[in-house]
Amino acid sequence: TQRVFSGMQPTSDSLQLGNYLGALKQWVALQDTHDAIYSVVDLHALTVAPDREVLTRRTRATAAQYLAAGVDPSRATLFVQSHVPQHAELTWVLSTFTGMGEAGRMTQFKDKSAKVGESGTNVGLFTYPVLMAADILLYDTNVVPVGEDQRQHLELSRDLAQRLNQRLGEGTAVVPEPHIVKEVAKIYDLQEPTAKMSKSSSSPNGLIEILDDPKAIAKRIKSAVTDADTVIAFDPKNKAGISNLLTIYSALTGRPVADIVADYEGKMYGHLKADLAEVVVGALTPVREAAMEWIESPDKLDVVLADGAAKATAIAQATLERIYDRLGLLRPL
Ligand code: AQP
Repeated sequence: TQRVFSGMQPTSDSLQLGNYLGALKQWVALQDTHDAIYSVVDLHALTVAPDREVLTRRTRATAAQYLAAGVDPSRATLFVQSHVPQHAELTWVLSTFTGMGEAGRMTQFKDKSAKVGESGTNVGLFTYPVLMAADILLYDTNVVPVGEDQRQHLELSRDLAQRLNQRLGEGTAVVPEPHIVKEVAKIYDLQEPTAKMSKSSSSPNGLIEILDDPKAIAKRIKSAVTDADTVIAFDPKNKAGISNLLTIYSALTGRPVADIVADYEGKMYGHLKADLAEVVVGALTPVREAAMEWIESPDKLDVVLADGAAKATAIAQATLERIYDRLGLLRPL
């Protein structure tokens, strides 16, 4: 069977709808057909210098949301990245295989560092995609379900895998393929529908958070930015706001966008927004409730994570040994 790996950063108490539709839903579907490994990538989150208690809380909350969305620890491996030290170890090796120019071309680094200014940025943010490549290659991953924003990083992971195979011999690394579901590859910010929805968005009103209460969700959808026109049509170029709402509607109901557009012929934006609020609340309420249960039982959650870490470590250690050996690093007796 093919191996799937993916992860999210614990950079917020709640995941947002883009994380859910662009990634998490795919994770849940893929665990039926693949050997699935999902991680809360807390080492990545260090790049934004979180407070101690905040990071701990968000790490558990993120794992809780995976479980609540349907990640099943009896079928998938669920673990916290820092519990498996091989991630940091392979990162060092891969950083020696990564060109400076190559890393410098990563648009996420350029975007994120532009936001905080050059002096506010750190080397970890720069080498972030190398850590991500280590996450993926450690598990001999075949498939990586992500949103469109991660495509370039995945391309780097592929290049690094191929480079390892060239320099250290075939069979050193598996070259991973992206799994990007086109329709939900990019969910946009409700207030700024040309920018992707993001946990760390500057305006919280642009977000739908999994753990939001129904009232907050309805309010944010009602105040979503649309356009001066009145026709409900799918036209991402000229009607970014409405098109984003239609995408969300379609993804959560499983109905084609064209059918939804037909239903709303002659109706007003307000109708669509009110109905969408119901759809979103209906879809997210069970996830929120299940997540809260896990968050309130941290001991139970930690047992699931310990079990996942043990399984992940066994795989990661074997891969790292193979690579160390091929590099010629002297192994201890
Ligand atoms: N708007 C989005 N539409 C579709 N997919 C999305 N993803 C994120 N935003 C959207 C996917 O969710 C996963 C989460 O990855 P991450 O936690 O590493 O962080 P990210 O990609 O940087 O997501 P955020 O929410 O924007 O986090 P912050 O604000 O912390 O940077 C990935 O698979 C991503 O593609």
